[in-house]
Amino acid sequence: MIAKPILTVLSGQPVWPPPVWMMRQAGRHLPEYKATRAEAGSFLNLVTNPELAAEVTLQPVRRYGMDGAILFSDILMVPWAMGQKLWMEEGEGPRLTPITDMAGLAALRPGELRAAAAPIFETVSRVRAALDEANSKTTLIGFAGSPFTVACYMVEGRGGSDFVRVRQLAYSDPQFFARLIRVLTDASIDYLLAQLEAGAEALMLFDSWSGLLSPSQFRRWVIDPTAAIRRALAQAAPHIPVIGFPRLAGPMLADYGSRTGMQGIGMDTAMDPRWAAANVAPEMALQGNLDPLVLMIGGIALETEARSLLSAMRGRPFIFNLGHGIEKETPIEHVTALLRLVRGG
Ligand code: 1CP
Repeated sequence: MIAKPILTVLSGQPVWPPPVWMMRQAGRHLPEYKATRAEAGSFLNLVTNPELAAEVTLQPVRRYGMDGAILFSDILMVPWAMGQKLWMEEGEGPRLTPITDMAGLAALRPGELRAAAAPIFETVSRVRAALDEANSKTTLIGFAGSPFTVACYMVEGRGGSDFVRVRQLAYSDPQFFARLIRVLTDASIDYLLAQLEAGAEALMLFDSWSGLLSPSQFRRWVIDPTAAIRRALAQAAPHIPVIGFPRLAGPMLADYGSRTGMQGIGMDTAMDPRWAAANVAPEMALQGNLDPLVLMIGGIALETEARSLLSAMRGRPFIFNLGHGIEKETPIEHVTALLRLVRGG
């Protein structure tokens, strides 16, 4: 068995030049993705079609030789698999029928999650088989959204930028909110374990909206449930590494790093990598955090930013990535130029 660079880094050992993958690497910046998406007809058809979902998961690996293959799915498939209605509003984004009270929560069917999400686990198995078949060094990364971030969408029924209603609700009805977070914590454990059983080699928890919370709320709704998920996974599969991505957490990243038991921490675009390096344990892998906009712009700006990130991370376990998802207007040549630069050391 060949060593996979991402798994080596997540075990706490630096690899240089660092392994690289990009958040949202499968998606609309790739012409082959657009073709497969058109064939599927809709985003949800694509996610629930294991043959096509495995194909788009592998497209960026084939084109760029990425060291990570992120499962093609979405964080909102967990509420969907528990029975919450989910659809994509063309050109706008996801929509769900909002759940704001105990009755709405009681109507969810967490017991049916595994059966409903079976096509997603089938995608994981297919991708893993294809990577094994090719004797690939690429690591298959499964994922879920973190309870707080998924709760934001479940309560408001759509994406947003501040989720004021959700944050108010967490104060005004902590009993309901705690129950929702509890349901999501258990569902995420179940969902992630099923991905491991299907062949995922590492896991990632996306907490895109954690940075909206005050420190006390961050500890309660982000750190505690994340640590609970990590503990449950460790019990079932002690050697599986997990990467946490508490986006815009700022200095709370230090507590998140020391208290959740992660093997890797994703840095968002706003995080200073030198601050992160000084404030999380040296054996913990850092991942990130090139600005997706500078990748879109390219040229000398891209080269300068990429070199500065590399020099900040040199000598520690590090996975090169973006600070958030790749922009759909990103030219393919910018991605290939960046990969050349990173791999040149
Ligand atoms: O065709 C379309 O319109 C669908 C666009 C799309 C895609 C390509 C959505 C809807 N989801 C995805 C795939 C996706 N989402 C992946 C797998 C692909 C990859 O990374 O290569 C992953 C890991 C996600 C995770 C995800 N979904 C997050 C966490 C990361 C982040 O970006 O912060 C979040 C917040 C979502 C919710 C979501 N799903 C889709 C959209 C457009 C959104 C954002 C909605 C919003 O808040 O405005």
